[in-house]
Amino acid sequence: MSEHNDTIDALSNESRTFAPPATFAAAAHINDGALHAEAEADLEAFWARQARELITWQQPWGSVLEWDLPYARWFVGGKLNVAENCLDRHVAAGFGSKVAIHWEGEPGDTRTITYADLLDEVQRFANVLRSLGVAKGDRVNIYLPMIPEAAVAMLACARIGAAHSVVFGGFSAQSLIDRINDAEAKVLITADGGYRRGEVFPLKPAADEALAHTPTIDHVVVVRRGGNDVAMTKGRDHWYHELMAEADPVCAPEAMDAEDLLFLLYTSGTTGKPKGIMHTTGGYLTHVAYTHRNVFDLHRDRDVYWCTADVGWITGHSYIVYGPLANGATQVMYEGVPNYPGNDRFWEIVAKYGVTIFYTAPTAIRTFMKWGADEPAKHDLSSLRLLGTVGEPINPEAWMWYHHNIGGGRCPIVDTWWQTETGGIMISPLPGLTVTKPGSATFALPGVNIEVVDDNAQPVEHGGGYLTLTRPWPGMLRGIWGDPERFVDTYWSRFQGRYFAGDGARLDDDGYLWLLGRVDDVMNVSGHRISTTEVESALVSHPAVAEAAVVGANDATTGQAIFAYVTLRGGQDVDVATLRDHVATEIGAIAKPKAIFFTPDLPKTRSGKIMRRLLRDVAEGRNLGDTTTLADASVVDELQRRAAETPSED
Ligand code: 7RM
Repeated sequence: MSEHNDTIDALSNESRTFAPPATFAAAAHINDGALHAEAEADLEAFWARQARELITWQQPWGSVLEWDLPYARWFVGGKLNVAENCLDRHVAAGFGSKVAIHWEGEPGDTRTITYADLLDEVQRFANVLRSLGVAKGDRVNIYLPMIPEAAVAMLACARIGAAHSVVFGGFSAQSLIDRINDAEAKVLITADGGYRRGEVFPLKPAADEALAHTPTIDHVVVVRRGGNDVAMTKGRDHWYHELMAEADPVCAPEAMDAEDLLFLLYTSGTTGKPKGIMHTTGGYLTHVAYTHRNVFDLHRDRDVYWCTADVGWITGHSYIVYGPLANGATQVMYEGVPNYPGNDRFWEIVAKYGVTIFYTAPTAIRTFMKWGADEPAKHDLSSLRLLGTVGEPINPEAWMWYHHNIGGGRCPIVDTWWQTETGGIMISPLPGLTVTKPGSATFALPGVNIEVVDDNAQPVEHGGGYLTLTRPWPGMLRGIWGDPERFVDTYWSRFQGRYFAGDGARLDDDGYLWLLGRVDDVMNVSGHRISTTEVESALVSHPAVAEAAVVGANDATTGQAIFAYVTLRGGQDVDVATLRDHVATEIGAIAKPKAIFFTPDLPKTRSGKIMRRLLRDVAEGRNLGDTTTLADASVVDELQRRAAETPSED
């Protein structure tokens, strides 16, 4: 844990506390300890009540939980349909004309989509999928910009019992190939292109590149958004609007088993191969509905909720699509970047729609800090009543800035810790109850059991250790697609009988949790998980590269930045820009190293292991500690000299 000492020191000086404002607390869903007491008294009864009250079941479950570590089955025997829960039941209850999505395109075009509209579109698209041969149990790939059709496609899959696998639109053709082939998806849903920073970024051409290597895909559905020219392969490719115009408007929701697969979502692990995280139906929906309601204190009759994530990440799945729609929320969905046409676009949107709950990432907040407090000050942000963060630890300075400049000093902040694997929020303040400390995610939610342990799996009462979960929870991953061994190895082997999250954490004297970042070879760049090995594999796939070592170094804006050390093959030459572009082609622009250093050798131990700690020290400009285990100490002097030169950057 030595690399976390700086963070621990910085955080232990934080002593400011913020109690929920009395008026907020008075009107909040949760403002006393009853929910905690209920969960502690009987975990299964607690979750069963959430499932009963928040979710509509077609058939009740027999047992709440069957737990055969590490395999959990929740609400066993219960039947439900996720799309029905997100749409039909709201329309049936008289909320058909309630706005589900205020969609804002980057160029400024808008769409207002009610629950009735969304139900209609989802039913039609569900029939489209069926007409293309998709049946219950099949996988469908989705590669779309932030347009409403992304939610429609996901819900249409859920309606007919097909599992979706969404690939973030910023990922490359190669990443798409890997994910389609691993899931053996039958259909791909994509768009011609989407808007980003004032320009159309093409998606269909990347999809076409991928489609040459994805034998399982029979059909491609293309949404027209960018208006860019695209090639359509006859018989395989179809325009979304053409299929929808012909589609039958009625599609009954399929009765799904609580443990049927809802979706796969690929996430980086410590090897080069992303893991297809499996989430199922009943437990996942219960978890995201419960957390969305209570962490965001959602009052569906008056709140306008906005989560700025992309649907390609778990945050978009759980807190744009499934949680908010299951709860009948009205939300904003925005297509583009925060700085188009100006640095105040987000604040303009908050004022325009009267957003009351705003959920974003620390990296975005630090970027807003750089742009200055004048940008939010141009707009009336008085509608906001609650702020949230997710994706990485938030430093106290950014928390305070967010509190003052966005929240006007009156909004509680919920710092929510969770993972693709946990499905939903696990650690967070409850905004009407919890006294917050800037930078701390505070406590486990009712129904979630956390312990920080030391190297020997002994619980730690004070100080640092590893974050573990001691009891199953409904939204937990059910496995890694096609790789049960890796599931056990990655999450359940490090500490006997516990789920190991891969994060370090510290408990302060008041029992508050402070998340300290990953303790494995997974980097967190702007809240996105990227494995060092994945970037290394991308680099060595370039013909000029012999060997590469990648580390995540602290970065004031993005949390971590990717630093790469590369040795070239004899007689080969290549420049930094070419290699950075090569990584973008292999993985996606988010994985481009911030800096690449060429070195004749990498620092290695005598047994040949690359000394990452040392490379991180170099990248962060620290004095090097003990280098006596190095095979060749002169390598390091040379690296330090090169690192002192200014790193390249976009
Ligand atoms: C939701 C999401 C998961 C990793 C996780 C942590 C880090 C996420 C916080 C956080 C400190 C937070 N899923 N992380 N939230 N660290 N405080 N509030 O981000 O699968 O993409 O990433 O992100 O390291 O393990 S994820």
